[in-house]
Amino acid sequence: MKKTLIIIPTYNEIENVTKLIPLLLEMYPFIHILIVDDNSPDGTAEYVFKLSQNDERIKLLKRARKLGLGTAYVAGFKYMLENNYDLAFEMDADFSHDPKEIKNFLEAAEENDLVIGSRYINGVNVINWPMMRLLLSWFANKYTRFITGMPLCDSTGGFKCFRREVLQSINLDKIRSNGYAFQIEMNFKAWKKGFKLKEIPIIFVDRVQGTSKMSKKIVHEAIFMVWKLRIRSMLGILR
Ligand SMILES: Nc1nc2c(ncn2[C@@H]2O[C@H](COP(=O)(O)OP(=O)(O)OP(=O)(O)O)[C@@H](O)[C@H]2O)c(=O)[nH]1
Ligand SMILES: [Mg+2]
Repeated sequence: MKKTLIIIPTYNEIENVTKLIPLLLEMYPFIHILIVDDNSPDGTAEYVFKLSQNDERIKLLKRARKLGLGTAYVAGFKYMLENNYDLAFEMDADFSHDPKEIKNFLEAAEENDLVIGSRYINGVNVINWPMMRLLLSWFANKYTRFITGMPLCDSTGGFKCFRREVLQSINLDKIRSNGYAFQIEMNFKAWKKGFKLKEIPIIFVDRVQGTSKMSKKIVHEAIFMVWKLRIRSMLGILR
C-alpha cells in the first residue's frame, strides 16, 4: 500500500472541512490528510487541531496569515517529502473535487507520475459555474496549451496526484506562482523533466458553502507565467 497524503489548503472553510475530513477518512481509512491553513478567522485551524489530537492520520500546518494557494502547496509538498510519503494529492476543501474520484487517481498513479483531474478531457464537465467563468477557464486552457505545447486539456485544475519522485525533482524554492499559474508551472516542470503525466476525467462542481477567493490577479499571473515558462525552457534555464 502506498503511503498517501491528501494536501488541502484552507482559508475560511469551516463549513466544508467539518464534513470533508470525516468523509475522506471513512472512504479511505489508510490515507493521511494535511490541512494547510492560513490562520482562517473562522476557526478552521482550531477545529482541525482538535481532530488531529485524537487521530494521527490528520495533520495540521498553520501559517501566520493568508499567503496564497501556491505557497500553501509548496509547504505541503515539503512536509510530504520530509515525512516519506509516496503520493501527495492536491485537493480543494470546498467539495468541488469529489472524494469518490480519489480511487481513480490512485489506480492511475500505479502507471503514471502525475495524475491530473481534467474538466475538459471529455467535453466540459463543470457544474454550476457562471458562463463567464467557464469560458475564461476553457480559453485559459486552450491558450496555455498553444503557448507551452503541453499536451493537456486542463492544466489549471487543482485535483491532482503526484508521485514523490516528481516533487523531489522540482526545485520547490523556485516556485513563485500562486493561483492558476501555480498549477500550470508544476505541470510544465514535471512534463519538461520527462515525467509521465496522465489526465483522468473528473466532474467539477462549484462550491456550495463558503466564499470564493478567485481574483483578477490570479488570471493575470497565469497569462504571463505561460510565456515565462516557454522562454525559460527555450533558453534552457528552467529549474
Ligand atoms: N492556505 C490557503 N488556502 C487557500 C488560499 N486561497 C485559497 N485557498 C484554498 O484553496 C482551495 C481552492 O480555493 P478556491 O477559493 O476554492 O478557488 P476556486 O475553486 O478557484 O474558486 P471558488 O471555489 O469560486 O472559491 C480552497 O480549499 C481554499 O480554501 C490561501 O491563500 N491560503
Ligand atoms: Mg473552489
